[in-house]
Formats: sequence, C-alpha cells, structure tokens
Amino acid sequence: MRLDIITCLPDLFDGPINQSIVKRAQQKGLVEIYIHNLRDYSTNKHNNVDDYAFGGGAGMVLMIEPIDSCISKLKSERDYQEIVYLTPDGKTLNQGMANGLSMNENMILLCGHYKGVDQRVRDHFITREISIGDYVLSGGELAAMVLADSLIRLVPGVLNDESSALTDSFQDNLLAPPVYTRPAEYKGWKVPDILTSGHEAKIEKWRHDEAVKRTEERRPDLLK
Ligand code: 6GU
Repeated sequence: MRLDIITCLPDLFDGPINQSIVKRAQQKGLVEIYIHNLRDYSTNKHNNVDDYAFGGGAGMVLMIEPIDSCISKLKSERDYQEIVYLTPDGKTLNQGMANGLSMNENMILLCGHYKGVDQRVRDHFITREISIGDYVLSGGELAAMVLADSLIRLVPGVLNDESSALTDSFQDNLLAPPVYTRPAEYKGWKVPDILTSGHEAKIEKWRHDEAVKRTEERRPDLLK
C-alpha cells in the first residue's frame, strides 16, 4: 500500500509514521508513506496556500491551485483508487470502511486546515470524504494519521501475529474480551481459572461470551 499525504503541516507526521508498527511496515516494504508539503506547490510569491473566503466570514480556505498541482502530479505518476479528503462533515470512519480501504494499492489523503478547502477541490478531485468522529480537530492531519494507522495494520504481513487483527474489537462487531498475563495471582486478584486450564475450546467459548457481555454492557448499538 502506498499513501501520499498532502498537508500544510508536514512536521506533524514525523512521530507517528516513524514509530512502532507503522515504522516496521515501511521497513518491511509493505507500506510506503510520502508526505507532501502543500506549500511546495504554492504559485504565489509568499508561498501562501490559503486565502479569504468569498462572501466573507472568519477563517481561511485552502486554495484549489496548489492542491490541483500536487494531486495532478501524483496522478500523472500512478493510478490512485481513492483520493480521500479528511473532514468533519465526511462519513464517519468505522472498521468496515478501514477493511475495505485497506485493499487499495495507492491512495491520496488530503488534510484540510483552517476553514477547509475550496469546494471545487471536493467536487472535482475527491473520491471519498472521511471524518473520524463527531468532534472538531484543528485540522485533518491527526485524522489522516488515525486513518493511515487503521489501514496499515490491516495490510497482510504488517502484524507479526496474523490472527491478531481479526480478533480486534469491532472486527466482528463485538468488543474484544478481557485479557490477562502473568502473574496468575497478584495481591489476591486472580486470573479467571478457565484461562489457565488449557481447555482451548472452553477458552474460546469464554472469550466469545465475555465479548458479547462487554458489548451488551458498553455498546449495545453494535449488536443491532
Ligand atoms: Cl477528518 N478533520 C477535522 N478537522 N476534525 C475532525 C475530523 C477531521 N474528524 C473528526 N473531527
């Protein structure tokens, strides 16, 4: 999977894409992530990428020209299955969407900032608009990182234990069951006996029952 992320705040991505699972996915050659600084595509002398909104109102709007230059250059180099715009008025990201998007070879992620982007960008370049939840972030960058992380861990070979993504919360519309590790008893607090019994089938049933119980208690909406 190749992700081309377009942003006016490239430095924000330094940490998240160079650590842990995402870093390993890149080292293994399973994922390529390229950060493009929108400012590098500015055509005006001050390297501006935003301007006042027509009709007035507070907040700056990202201009179409640098975004067109950047997207068009990328599209001339390879085919993209999706050009995603991260925006709070997009469709809310869920595991089903992540599973679907993780099958794509090449995607562009456009991060909005300030008051957003010129609507013509959305009308003519964007194939999908995604939000990460009903709250407002200062820009699309954190949302792009959340989306990227959710996709990358689904690419085959990225996780060491192949089955691990399949047993995540949400993967079967259930929350994950409780987990424990050593010691089996700590300050008198004991791990459920079933988990140390060695009965694989019974353990699987216990985990499923606990997942259902937890989902009923915390997220009954997922069971509908
Ligand atoms: Cl994608 N962008 C911003 N600015 N805020 C958000 C969001 C995106 N998703 C949830 N809140």
